[in-house]
Amino acid sequence: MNRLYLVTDSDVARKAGHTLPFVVEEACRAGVRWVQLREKELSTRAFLELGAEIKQITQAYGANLIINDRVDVALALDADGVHVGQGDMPYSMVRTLIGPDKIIGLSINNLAELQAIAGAQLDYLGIATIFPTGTKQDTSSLLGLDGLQQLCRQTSLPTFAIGGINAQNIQQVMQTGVTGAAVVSAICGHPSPYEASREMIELLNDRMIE
Ligand code: TZP
Ligand code: MG
Repeated sequence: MNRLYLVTDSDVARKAGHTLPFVVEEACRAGVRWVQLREKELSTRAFLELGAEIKQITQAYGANLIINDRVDVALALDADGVHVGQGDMPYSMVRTLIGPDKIIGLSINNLAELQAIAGAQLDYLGIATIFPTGTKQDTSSLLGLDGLQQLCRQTSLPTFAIGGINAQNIQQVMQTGVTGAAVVSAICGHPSPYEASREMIELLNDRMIE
């Protein structure tokens, strides 16, 4: 499975003239197999409706559908997993709620947050924030490539870097030893989400395993 992870943002997609289902379908068609539905403004009902539509697409391509923050939405959709941040539900509680077979990802921003991780209840780490980004306002200090490398060295969990990653810098990002790269605007905000995904997958030098 390739290591490019699409994190969605409806606003970024809309500004580029796309609907979110279009973006997800195009990314999956290009080979993306990790999709995180990240919706901060939607009502629960609208989130569920959008999630059901997105799940049809991810299922058709055999991609993982991960729900940001909302354990209830993930459960209701029978999604593949949940991604939580430091201020969200503790991952041990998420595990209790969603069971042993689902995927749980946790965002970490620094070494202290990495060292605070206990137990084997997590499936991967999101490491933020690597480069400046206009997509998320409340980002903590930037890690840069050196900070990313230091964190990757200290964990055996799979890691996805996030924040300002695009086709121009993705190869440098991968040289840090990180498992994969997570992107929002480089796919959602691109005139062609398909072409953008394709280019980054090629840069990741992945073999396409369907
Ligand atoms: N978490 C840390 S940075 C970020 C998230 C969700 C947004 C990254 O967006 P982009 O457009 O890929 O820089
Ligand atoms: Mg969160």
